[in-house]
Amino acid sequence: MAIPQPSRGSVGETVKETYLSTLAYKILQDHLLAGELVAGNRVKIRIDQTLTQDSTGTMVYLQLEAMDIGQVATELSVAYIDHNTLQTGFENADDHAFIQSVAARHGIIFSKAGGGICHQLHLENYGKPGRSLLGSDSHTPTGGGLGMLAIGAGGLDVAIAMAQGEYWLTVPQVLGVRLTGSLRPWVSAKDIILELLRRKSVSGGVGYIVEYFGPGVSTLSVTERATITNMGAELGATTSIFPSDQNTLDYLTSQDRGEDWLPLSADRNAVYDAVVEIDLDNLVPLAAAPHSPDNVVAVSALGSIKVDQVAIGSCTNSSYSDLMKVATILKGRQIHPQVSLVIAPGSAAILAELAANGALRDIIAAGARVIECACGTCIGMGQSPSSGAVSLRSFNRNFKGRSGTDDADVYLVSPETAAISAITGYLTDGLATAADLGIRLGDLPDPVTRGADTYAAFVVMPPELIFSDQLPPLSMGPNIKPFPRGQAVPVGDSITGRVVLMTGDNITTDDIMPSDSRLLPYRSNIPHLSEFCYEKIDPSFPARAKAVRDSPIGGGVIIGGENYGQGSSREHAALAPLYLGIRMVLATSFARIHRANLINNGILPLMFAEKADKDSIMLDDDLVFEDAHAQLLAINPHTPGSRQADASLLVKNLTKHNEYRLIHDLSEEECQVILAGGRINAIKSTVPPVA
Ligand code: MIC
Ligand code: SF4
Repeated sequence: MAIPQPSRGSVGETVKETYLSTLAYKILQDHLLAGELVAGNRVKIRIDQTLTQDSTGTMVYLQLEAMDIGQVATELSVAYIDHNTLQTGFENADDHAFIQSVAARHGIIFSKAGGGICHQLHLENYGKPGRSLLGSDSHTPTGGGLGMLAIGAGGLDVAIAMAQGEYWLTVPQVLGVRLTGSLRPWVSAKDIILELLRRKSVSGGVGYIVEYFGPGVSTLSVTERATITNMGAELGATTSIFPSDQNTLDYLTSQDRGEDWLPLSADRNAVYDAVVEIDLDNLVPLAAAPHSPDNVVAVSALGSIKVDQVAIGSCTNSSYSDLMKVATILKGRQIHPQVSLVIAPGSAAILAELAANGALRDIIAAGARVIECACGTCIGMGQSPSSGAVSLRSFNRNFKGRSGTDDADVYLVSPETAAISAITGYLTDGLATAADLGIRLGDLPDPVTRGADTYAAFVVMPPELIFSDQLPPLSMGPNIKPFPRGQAVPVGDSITGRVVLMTGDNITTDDIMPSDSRLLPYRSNIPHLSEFCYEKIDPSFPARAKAVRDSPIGGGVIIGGENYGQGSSREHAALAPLYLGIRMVLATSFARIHRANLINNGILPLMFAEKADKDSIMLDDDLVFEDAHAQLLAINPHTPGSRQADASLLVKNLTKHNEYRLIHDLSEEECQVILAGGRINAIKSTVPPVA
């Protein structure tokens, strides 16, 4: 790859002299299609690979079909089935059949249920250093462990990337994380990212790519790096990335993909916008206490908490080396009689390897429940803890209720901490107590698998020839409904709405559109799903919003706080509100992917210029954003010749007879998308409804 010399400065400002490049900017520069690589600018980048999973995938592929394309424009696109594999009714199986039929029409690899979790599978089978990857799942940055620029996005953005091979992105700044030293046994890669979350919080990565460098990097294997980049999503970062080095080559070689390797690193003395240092020698086992991934405390400081359930797996911690550590801890022991231990390996290849080397026997003999290689427990698809239970999980999110049990306390920990605690029955710090308990981690085997052969049985390769006028038929089950589309705003018209919900800071997409075994089967049925929108915060919301939608005012407004929409990439958190008539969300700040999902679906995200204004708005107030075209386009900070970037928009409160100053960070193109009533309308104004 050519060494580029991008110019860059603080947000919005171009620095003329060249500078020593970070790895993230090298890859961005290498993929740049339009715009200048300056933090804060909108740029178009080439997307080499895409991935989807089934629970966002049905919507992605309905949208792809609405674009009337032939073969995908990417080098490689994979449709994984991993989230929704319970098949409690026909709905899941119908979704899988639909996705498989779309994959066959457009040259997309189809990865069947049971093959494993999308991010682990992508790492093992398809990820390549230096490539760009866009995925309809917020943990797509797992690929950053291989030196990829791997970004999570909403479904429509991924559909467009498949159709056109492109993605528009606001150029992030780069947060450098300098690692020194090396981890002690019982301290894990999970503790590195928990430490970063402890220091920076769930919004500390917003507007950044997190790039790791320093002597500690070479002490970490690819799967350890992937644990860290995976949970960069919890920092709100655009993505996270590690260099591609000898460890990367070793990993790819062990997957029979040595030819995919490319050495990649930042320039020596590269300039970062901010730098954090973590000394691995000094880290201790950590836990994210209920109910946020940044509520991080040392395990030893939490005291002896009685544990009811331990769950090991998820895209964060289900690698071969993770599970070999677990097997080593469990070997020859039994779990505590009052603990339920559930383990989901990240891929069928890992499971097969554990079976072949005897580790699976050690795991089962200890009393563990081994379940399908899938997301499962992580997204509340079964294994909900008992009432008021304490559940230790090697996962990445512990939002209240995500486990399926509203009053459960979920702690996020490393696989090592999870496994030793399953034996003792109490939250246990292995570093302090393993020796006394006679448990040694010992020498761990080669931290990788050779599993391509095992996985092959789960892969349906696309047919070689696709004739755009003779596409194979679509398989559409009765639960697959057309997705809602926004309404264009005519020139001169206002956007009006009644306040139907007031929320606080850090609202998650799990709050907006909960997901569990009851609701995941309806990801392709927005009318049904919308009945549960915001159900945990205000069960009356869907009915009230619909009544307002169907009243003369015609639409609703949601008021949010900081970091509105953090968490998953699920577009359903925008589609369900759209279906319920929501036209605007006014918040203090927005999480990146949810902001894009709102825009793509024609819902206007505006930010309060004065935080205090938020508190003067009340439920049922009628708000109006007058002359939307004039207001949005006139003050666009990205439009040359526009008014000052700090010029405000006005939203009037018709009930209270006052007005508020709001700001936006929308590009001109994003404004046009909103005014068109969503991105599909903007791309193609006469798309026939699907289904
Ligand atoms: C999650 O971990 O929250 C999910 C389920 O993987 C989501 C995607 C979805 O809601 O389907 C994500 O992370 O984007
Ligand atoms: Fe699946 Fe959980 Fe990872 Fe989301 S966080 S992709 S649900 S394993």
